[in-house]
Amino acid sequence: MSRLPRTRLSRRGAIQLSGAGVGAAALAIGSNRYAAQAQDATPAAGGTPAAGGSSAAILQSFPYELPDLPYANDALEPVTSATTQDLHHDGLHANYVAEVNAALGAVPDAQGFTLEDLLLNLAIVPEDDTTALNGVVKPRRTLVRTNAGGHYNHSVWWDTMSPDGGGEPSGPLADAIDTAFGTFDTFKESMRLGALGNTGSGWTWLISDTAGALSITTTPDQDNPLITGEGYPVFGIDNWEHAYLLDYTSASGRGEYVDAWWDIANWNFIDGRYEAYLGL
Ligand code: MN3
Repeated sequence: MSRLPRTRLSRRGAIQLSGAGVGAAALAIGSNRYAAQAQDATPAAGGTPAAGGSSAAILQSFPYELPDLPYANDALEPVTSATTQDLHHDGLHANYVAEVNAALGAVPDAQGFTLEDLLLNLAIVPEDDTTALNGVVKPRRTLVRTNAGGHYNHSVWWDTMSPDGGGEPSGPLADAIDTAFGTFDTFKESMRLGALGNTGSGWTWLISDTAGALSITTTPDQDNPLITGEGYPVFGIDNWEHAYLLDYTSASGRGEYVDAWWDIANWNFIDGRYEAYLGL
């Protein structure tokens, strides 16, 4: 039995204990194991925060901080413009961070969680509590779900792209993609169809189960497969219009964006994220 399934089972155990009110002590087990795993891994050659395929921001706890882009804001042109990156990172991602911090200020029991463990344990945020944000009263757990999800999804997203990207995955991930989809081209087309079918705002994900088997899923808004319990998000493609509409203005813009996106896919990071999850 490989190391990872045991880790994941332990993390699930921690979730159940947390739900029973045991909380932070049980959760610290999962957090510490994950952090140790990241420290043991060989840093990826490309992105600054991408050691072992793990974005630094997802291992942080409250108060969360906006990570810097691991490249210049115009580095991904022409696939994604500097204007889009400015809006997306400096505007929208910064807002997710500010709002999750505001919503968690009154939930001290959740403040020791890493960002990733918070998503796995959203039930620690009281369901019947409400808070006013920008004058609108909302359930606190909904606010945390949306904004912690947005912070996580975008923290991984920046590392998932690189000006030196493109090409194809390698190693265990390449093998698993061939097993699940037949060919890399078929996989890309499946991701494209997922994005086109995800008609509102959301994400299309490549997810792994605890044994490393891959599949594709889509989530609405800023949900991700950790929140929905569907699997581990190896990587996602942002399907929100803010990710592409300034650069791809035609009626078929979303499909054109997904087709172009593979030129900036950072397989060095994505390969590492898959391998780190499986403890390879
Ligand atoms: Mn986005």
